[in-house]
Amino acid sequence: MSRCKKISVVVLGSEDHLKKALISLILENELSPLSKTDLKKDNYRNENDICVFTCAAWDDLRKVFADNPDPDMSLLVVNKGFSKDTVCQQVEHLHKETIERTREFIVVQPFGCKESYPFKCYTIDQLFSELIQLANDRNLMPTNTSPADQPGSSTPTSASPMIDGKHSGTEVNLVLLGMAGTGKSASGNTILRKKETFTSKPSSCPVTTECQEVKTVIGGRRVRVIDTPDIFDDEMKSSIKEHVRKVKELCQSGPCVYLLVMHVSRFTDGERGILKKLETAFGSKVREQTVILFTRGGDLEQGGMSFKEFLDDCQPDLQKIVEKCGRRHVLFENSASGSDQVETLMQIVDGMLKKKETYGTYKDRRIKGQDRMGWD
Ligand SMILES: Nc1nc2c(ncn2[C@@H]2O[C@H](COP(=O)(O)OP(=O)(O)OP(=O)(O)O)[C@@H](O)[C@H]2O)c(=O)[nH]1
Ligand SMILES: [Mg+2]
Repeated sequence: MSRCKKISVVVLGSEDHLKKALISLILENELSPLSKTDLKKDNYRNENDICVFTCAAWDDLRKVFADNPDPDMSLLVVNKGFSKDTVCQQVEHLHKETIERTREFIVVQPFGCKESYPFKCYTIDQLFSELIQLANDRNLMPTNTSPADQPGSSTPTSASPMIDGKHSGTEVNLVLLGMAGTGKSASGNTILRKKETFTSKPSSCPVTTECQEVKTVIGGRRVRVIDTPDIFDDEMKSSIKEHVRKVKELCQSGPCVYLLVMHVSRFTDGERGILKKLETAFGSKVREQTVILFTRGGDLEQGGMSFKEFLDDCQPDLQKIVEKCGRRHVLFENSASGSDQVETLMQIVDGMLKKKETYGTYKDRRIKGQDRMGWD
């Protein structure tokens, strides 16, 4: 996809410090070298291909629009406690001065304004979702993800996009969850590339009885693998709470992805209600953070069945679980030594984190906005 034109935004208003704060927010840059009254330079840009035009005085308006006749957005930033009439007059003045009566001026609204106004208003939230939308449409955002990299794609096309300096600082928690004997510990060992780390063996009794964590680095990303006992066993209710508490405590350190481990050769009655139990334990949004990790990929191979055929033909209840988890799934064969399966998993994880980072940046800027604009 080719890169398209930059996003251009005009920021206007009578208060220099508000314009400066908004420009900083939009560009994700501090305009600190400029003093409050020294907003002389008429345009600012950042590496994210957003260009902001402004002017120190209302008199320079014509120049701003002469230099940049067709901006994507023309914003008017107003003070908290603004008067509706004054802003109406300002919008009227802007139309007159720019000799473009059809031009749309959007008033950036301080937090807490619930009134309806005779002019178009954006909250900071709306402004940033509009900017993100524009950037995505034009393929400009560094956080932009192609559909193939989105969570849900089980066949990522790009070669480990997460393996870059940008992500290496974030430690992601991968929590292995599932019923006893499904292969949680074996899958943990596959991810860690060390067969003996977590105890994994055939047994008629649960093998793992306590949560365990082991850290590693995969392709430059710091990863913490958390192995757990079966927390879905109704007969173990008393200890389940403690295991869930432990997982939550471990996951406070960073982003968390739940790996719901299931066996391709068996879908048990106990697994039918597994998502409900997962939600009870970790909250209603848990499935947005879940990837289904199917083990015993070799069994499918032996049966001459592809992973796609397995998913297409599996029981309706299992299909529902797969759907509800956004079709994020990966197939492991824990007795195999290849690293492809881990790479595939990490690409799905990376897609999920990118989505979260985009939201995080956006939320972060909203909070910063509240702070910097003095609107709280
Ligand atoms: N062939 C094959 N065997 C597997 C696979 N994954 C797990 N197993 C075997 O299944 C058995 C149980 O695996 P574990 O990793 O101990 O399962 P678990 O989910 O950790 O079980 P608990 O700790 O009891 O909850 C072990 O004998 C593993 O070697 C796989 O992908 N292929
Ligand atoms: Mg185990």
